[in-house]
Amino acid sequence: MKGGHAYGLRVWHIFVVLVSLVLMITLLWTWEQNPLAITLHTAQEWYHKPLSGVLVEAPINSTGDSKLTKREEISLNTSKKNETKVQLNYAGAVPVHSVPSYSPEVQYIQGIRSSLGRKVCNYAKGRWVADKRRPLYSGFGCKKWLSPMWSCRMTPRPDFSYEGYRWQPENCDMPEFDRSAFLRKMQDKTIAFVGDSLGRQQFQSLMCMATGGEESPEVEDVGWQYGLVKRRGALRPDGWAYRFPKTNTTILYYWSASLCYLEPLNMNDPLSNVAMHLDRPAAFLQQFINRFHVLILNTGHHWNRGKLTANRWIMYVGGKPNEDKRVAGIVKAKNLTIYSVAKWVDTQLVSHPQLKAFFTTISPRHFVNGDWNSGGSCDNTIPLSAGSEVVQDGSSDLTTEGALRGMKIKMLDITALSQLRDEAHMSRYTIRGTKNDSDCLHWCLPGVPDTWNELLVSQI
Ligand SMILES: *[C@@H]1O[C@H](CO)[C@@H](O)[C@H](O)[C@H]1NC(C)=O
Ligand SMILES: *[C@@H]1O[C@H](CO)[C@@H](O)[C@H](O)[C@H]1NC(C)=O
Ligand SMILES: *[C@@H]1O[C@H](CO)[C@@H](O)[C@H](O)[C@H]1NC(C)=O
Ligand SMILES: *[C@@H]1O[C@H](CO)[C@@H](O)[C@H](O)[C@H]1NC(C)=O
Ligand SMILES: *[C@@H]1O[C@H](CO)[C@@H](O)[C@H](O)[C@H]1NC(C)=O
Ligand SMILES: CC(=O)N[C@H]1CO[C@H](CO)[C@@H](O)[C@@H]1O
Repeated sequence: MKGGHAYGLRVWHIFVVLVSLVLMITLLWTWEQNPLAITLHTAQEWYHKPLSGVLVEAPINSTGDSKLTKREEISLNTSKKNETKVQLNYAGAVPVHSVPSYSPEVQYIQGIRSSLGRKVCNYAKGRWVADKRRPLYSGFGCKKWLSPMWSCRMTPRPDFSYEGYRWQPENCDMPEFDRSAFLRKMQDKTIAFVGDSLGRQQFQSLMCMATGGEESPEVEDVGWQYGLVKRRGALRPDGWAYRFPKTNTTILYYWSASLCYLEPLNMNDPLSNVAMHLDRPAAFLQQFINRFHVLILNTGHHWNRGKLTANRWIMYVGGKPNEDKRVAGIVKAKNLTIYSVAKWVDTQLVSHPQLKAFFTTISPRHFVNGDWNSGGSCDNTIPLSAGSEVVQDGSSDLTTEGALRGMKIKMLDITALSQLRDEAHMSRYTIRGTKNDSDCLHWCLPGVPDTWNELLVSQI
C-alpha cells in the first residue's frame, strides 16, 4: 500500500512536470509566432525599437510567466549593449556563421529560436512570385518623377510581363508597401540616395511609390536647400530634393558616381583634370550627413578606364596623386573607395544616432554577345527563365559584403535577386540618339528597383 502510494505520487509528479513543460513550450511558441498578439506597442515604440531582428521584440510586461520576463530582460539588455553584433545579423548582410562569438545571452535566445524553427531573416534570400497587385504605380502616371528613357511604357517596348512580380524573402515578414504608412513613418525625416544612375533609378522609383505615381502638385522642390540647382552649361542638376509637406518628409538624390571626393585641379578651367580622392567621401556627404535620417549609398558602374578618362578623374590617395601600383588598378581603387567611404559613414553613425545607413550592392548587368558599347543585348522577354529563387546565404557582391563586415551600416543586398531579372532592362528600346545599342544595365520603371525600395522600407 505504502509503496503504491509513493509510486502514484511519483507518477503524479512526472505528469505535472510534463504538463508544465508542454504549457511552457506552447506559450513560448505562440509568442514566437506572433509577439504582437500579446503585446501593446504603440507605433512610436515600434519605430524606435532597436533593429534587432534576431532578438525578440519583447514587451516588459507580457504575461506573468517568470521565464518570459527573464527573456525579456535579457533581450532588452543585449539589444542595447551588444547592438553592433545583433544588427549585423539583421542586415541580412553577413551570414550568421561568419559573425564572431556571440555573447552567451544571444546564444541562449538563438537556441530557443532555432529550436522553434524560426530562421534568421535575410531579405536577399527568397524568390520572385507573380503578383496581380504589381506594379505599385503606373509607368504612364508617374511621368513627373520618371526619366522618359527609363519609363518603358513610354518606349516602343510591347511586352510588360516584367512588371508583375514581387520578391518574397524566405524568412522575413515583408509587409505590403503602403505609401501613407511609409510617409507617416518618415514624418520629419530625410531620405538621401547618393550614388550613380542606379541610385537615381531607385530614387525615382521611391518618388513614384511615395506619390502613388501621380502628379502630386503639393510635393515641393527643395533642391536649393541642398545646393541642387542646375548650373549654367550643365545638362541637369547634380541631384534633386522633394518635400512632402503633409508629413515633412524629404526624399533626395545626389549624383556621386564614385562616392569619393572630387576636386577640380584648376577651378578656373571647366576642362581641368579632377583629383579623385579614393580615400575620402564625397563633399556632399560630408556637408549634409547631419540632415539625413536614412542614407542609401551605391556605386560600381563608373569604375572603368573609359569613364575615368572621360571624366578626367585622376586617382589620389592620402591627398597626393596615387603612385602605388597596387591601388592603380580599377578593382583595387574601387575597393579602396568602398572601404573608405563605408568606414567614414560608419564612424559618423556614432555622432548621428538619428541616422540609418545602407549600402546597396552592385546592380547586375545582362549584356550578352558584347558589352554596352559593342552591340551587347538582352533580348529575353520571358520572366525568370533562368530560375526564380536565391538560395545562397551570402551576397554575390563580395566587395561590399567585405567592406560592411562588422559595421552598423546595413547591406541592401539586391545583386542576386536582380540577377534573375534579365528580361527587365530597357533592352533595345532605349532612347539613345542614333546609336542602336541596348541598355542591359538600367531597369525599366516600374520594375526591379521598386523591389529594392520595398526591401529598404522593410528595414528602416
Ligand atoms: C507593467 O504592469 C504593471 C502592472 O500591471 C503596470 O503598472 C506597468 O505600467 C506595466 N509596465 C509597462 C511598461 O507596460
Ligand atoms: C539587465 O541590465 C540591468 C542594468 O543594466 C541589470 O541590473 C540586470 O541584471 C540585467 N539583466 C540581465 C538578465 O542581464
Ligand atoms: C521638417 O523636418 C526637418 C527634419 O528633416 C526639421 O528640421 C524641420 O524642423 C521640420 N519642419 C517642420 C515644419 O516640422
Ligand atoms: C579591399 O580592401 C580591404 C581593406 O583594405 C582589403 O582587406 C581587401 O583585401 C581588399 N580587397 C580586394 C579585392 O582588393
Ligand atoms: C538596329 O537594331 C535592329 C534590331 O536589332 C537591327 O535590325 C538594325 O540593323 C540595327 N541598326 C543598326 C544601324 O545597327
Ligand atoms: C561587442 C560587445 O559589446 N560585446 C559584449 C556583449 O556582451 C557581453 C556580455 O555582457 C560582453 O562580455 C561583450 O564584451
